[in-house]
Amino acid sequence: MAKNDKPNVLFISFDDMNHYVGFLDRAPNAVTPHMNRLAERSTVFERGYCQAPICNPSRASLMSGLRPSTTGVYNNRQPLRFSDAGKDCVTLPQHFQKNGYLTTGSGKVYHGKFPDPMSWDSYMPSPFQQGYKGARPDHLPVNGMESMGNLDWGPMDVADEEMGDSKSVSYCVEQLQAEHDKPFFLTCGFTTTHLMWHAPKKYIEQYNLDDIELPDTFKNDLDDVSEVGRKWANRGPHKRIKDENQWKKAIQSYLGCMSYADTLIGRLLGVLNTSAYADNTVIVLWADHGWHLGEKEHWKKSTLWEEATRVPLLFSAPGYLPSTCSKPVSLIDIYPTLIELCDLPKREELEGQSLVPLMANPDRNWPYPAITTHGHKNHAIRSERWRYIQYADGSEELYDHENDEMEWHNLADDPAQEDIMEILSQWLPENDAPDAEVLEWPRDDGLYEERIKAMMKE
Ligand SMILES: [Ca+2]
Ligand SMILES: [Ca+2]
Repeated sequence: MAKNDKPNVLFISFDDMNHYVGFLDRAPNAVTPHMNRLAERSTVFERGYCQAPICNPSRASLMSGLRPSTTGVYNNRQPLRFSDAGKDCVTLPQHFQKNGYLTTGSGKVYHGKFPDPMSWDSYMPSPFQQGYKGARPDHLPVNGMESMGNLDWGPMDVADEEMGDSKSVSYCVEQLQAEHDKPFFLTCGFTTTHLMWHAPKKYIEQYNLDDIELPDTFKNDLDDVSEVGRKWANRGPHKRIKDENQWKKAIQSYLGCMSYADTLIGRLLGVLNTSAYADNTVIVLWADHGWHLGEKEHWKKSTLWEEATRVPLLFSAPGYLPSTCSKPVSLIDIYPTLIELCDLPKREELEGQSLVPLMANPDRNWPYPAITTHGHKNHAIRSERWRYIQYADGSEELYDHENDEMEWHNLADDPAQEDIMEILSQWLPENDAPDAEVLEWPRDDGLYEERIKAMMKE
């Protein structure tokens, strides 16, 4: 293969970054100019969804191209490589590697505890550690709220260079400045938007607390949802955050973490744009799942509602005009999309759809909904207009986004909606794999590393 015969891939991932990012609609005052500029030259999928509303199963699905309901990887303690379907799967970077690409990168791409060394020619800081350690506050909690676990936020008096994500970006910048004899698949994984939300203070303090807009909520919103949904909602923390006047401060710090990451995106793209790879590099930017900041009286992720499942997703590729696409698409579509954009051999086992037809024509007919799964047999089906949820116990929710974008009114008991629920339920996965092996271990006994090394020798 001739040098630069194929386009390079810059694969940018975010942890827990939701649609408050500036180029989407919730918080247009979010200060993310570099991502916004990238969005202006990309196809922005404004209805992008994850396959699972927590880290490990979402990333395992994206990187394998297989649904959680196919691998049985539903929670954060189930390594993809220990599942029947994932054991020998060819991950996205592996497919590129087998087809002549250099695969390298830094930062969190797989779930933090389950890196995948077989995916890479090299990885920084090491194949078993995806990100660098960075500055931490001297005292916790910074926000003064005791006994709230990792729900902490606030500024730190540190330089950007002391942050872990800055170090990952430095490695990626070096790669963009280097001369490569093969096309590259370069990943850059950001974690700053993951709790706890501590960033250099200039990024957080640039947001005036008075200007922070709280999301709309609805009195007794959870009265009409399934018992399962009610159980998943973190109403206790929501009440404390409200009562202790922390709601705006939380959003301020979350946006501040985004703005810090955005500055790094500016650094990365600034180097790319003046490099030898400026005109032949595909960029994909995604986040692993959404986040509730008090919507539906809930904080964090782990629900099948819009806030926990909606993600930023964009592609910039040579030859494709910028556009905004409102069709529902999924993170599982990234793998087949990159295959098509780089003209690599197809893989029959992949369960997503290439989004290239939508990049060519964002208004074309698109029959596929986005499917999100949280635990065995709990699924959400998101079409352009509707969200239909069916829980393992058979209970259901239905939301009409044309009239109810905050999902306040569950229509599942409305006889007039039976037909649409019937149509949407046909998209429920046919197979619900039983739970994959759970790895219980004291944090650093090395069991995961040991087993992966043994698999690599086989
Ligand atoms: Ca995550
Ligand atoms: Ca409600």
